[in-house]
Amino acid sequence: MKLCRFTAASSPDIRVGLIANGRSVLDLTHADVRRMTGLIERADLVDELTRLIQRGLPEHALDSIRLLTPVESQEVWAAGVTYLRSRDARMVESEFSASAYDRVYDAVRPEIFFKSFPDKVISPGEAVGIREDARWNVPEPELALVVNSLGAIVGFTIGNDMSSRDIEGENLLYLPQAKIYTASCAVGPWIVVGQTEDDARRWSIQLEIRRGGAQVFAGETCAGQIKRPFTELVDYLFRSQKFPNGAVLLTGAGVVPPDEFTLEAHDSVRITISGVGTLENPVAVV
Ligand code: DO4
Ligand code: MG
Repeated sequence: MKLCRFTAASSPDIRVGLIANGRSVLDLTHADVRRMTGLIERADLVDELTRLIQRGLPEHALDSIRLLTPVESQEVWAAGVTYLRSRDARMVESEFSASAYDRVYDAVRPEIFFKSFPDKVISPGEAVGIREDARWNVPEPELALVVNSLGAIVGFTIGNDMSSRDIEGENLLYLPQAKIYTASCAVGPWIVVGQTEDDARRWSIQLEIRRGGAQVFAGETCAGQIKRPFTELVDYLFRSQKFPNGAVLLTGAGVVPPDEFTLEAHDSVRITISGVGTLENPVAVV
């Protein structure tokens, strides 16, 4: 089952939808569900969605609606250096910071950083940004955990942790500038509910970058390569911090384009996670 936020052709109102069959979206407005956040807080979420499916609610064809990011009122945070590939790429990026990446990969405490306020998150199809003052920019395709206010993982989606590698590599203290800027975080296309961590660890994560219609990069990993249990990452996120609306936690990047690659304006970034779907965004300079 997939939960989404969308607008229909008939009105600009943001609606909550449920995709049960892959072709259409059940419009939960007709069951008085107008906010995603209340739903994902429910302890009986899967049962409630099953009940909603059985109600015969009005539907919209998937190709007739505009999907919005499913991040409604959750802060987005991100874990880093959770894959060997990420550790190695960052050690190449900067001799200066290499030992920090090396150490955090094996440390007890994971790297976790703030990524985006909910209202700044980019929806499917909207442009993600590359910084005007950066010369080495990449997407980071990441499995995203949707977590409720109690710290329970209630679903999975896809995140793009856009990053400026030259700024990050120059000095680790520049990490917030490399990671947080206009349109640096896309999440979508929906939230997959009713799957476990064991299910998610079997999913593949693919990144494809296209330029002028041609593929300029393709790579793949498996979520099972993430070094730490998802529950451990969430546990650290929730230490001494409350999230009344829950949170979205990106789990780190395991596909990194070669060092000579940088994104350009008008590229298209396509991230596919086998158990979730595809998040696609064009690229623009911001
Ligand atoms: O430490 C830098 C960022 C790490 C990151 O974003 C990742 O591994 O995905
Ligand atoms: Mg990342």
